[in-house]
Amino acid sequence: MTHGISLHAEPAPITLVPARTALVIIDMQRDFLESGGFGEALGNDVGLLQGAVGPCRTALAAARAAGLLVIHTREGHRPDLSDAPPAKVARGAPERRIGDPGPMGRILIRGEPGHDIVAALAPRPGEPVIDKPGKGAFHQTDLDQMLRNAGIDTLAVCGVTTEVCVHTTIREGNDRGYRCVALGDACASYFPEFHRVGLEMIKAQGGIFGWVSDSGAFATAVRSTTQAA
Ligand code: TIU
Repeated sequence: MTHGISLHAEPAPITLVPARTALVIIDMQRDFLESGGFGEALGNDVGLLQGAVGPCRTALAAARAAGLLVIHTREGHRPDLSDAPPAKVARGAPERRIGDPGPMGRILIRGEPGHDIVAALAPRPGEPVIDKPGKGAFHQTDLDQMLRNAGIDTLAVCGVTTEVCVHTTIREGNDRGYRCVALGDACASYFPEFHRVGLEMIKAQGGIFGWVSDSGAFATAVRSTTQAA
């Protein structure tokens, strides 16, 4: 059945067809959410991101129950840093840059404990995990091909951080023709003001590059499809 369901969103409700909708959870990694990782190395208070975990769980549980495609992403680099632009590696405190050792292993390196997704949002077998070297989930990854193969036209996007990887991914997705809905309470930033304004930017001008909803509305909408089935 391919009927649509209405998701409460701003600037206007959006109709989702479950079979064509994916939940994309951006970079809910220990490196950003826990002490000793990349986020802290950049001078941030990582506690500010904790509030997104519960809402991401709400969205994830609803998406799984309804059989939606769930995609997780992780930002990180190869151990030899061959995929890391020097300009990116040069950011942050000199003694704690990408590839340097830390309490969760080498910072922002694939395979290290800090690169893992937090336990509360651990991917299940069969759920694609996109390892991305950049801020956007489409840059140098197979995400676009995967979504096209699955017939996806709409992305519900959550994770961290709102104005960096979530924004970049939504902008990339929008330019590729996907309808992108940010689940606002399931996103977070080290800068509460950037989070607030970041969401405003998406939905301004009639939804210039997307929509903004929240985890509760998403769960309610998605759950209605399982009840109707
Ligand atoms: N620093 C910051 O706000 N974000 C990142 O570096 N990556 C993501 O947003 N995932």
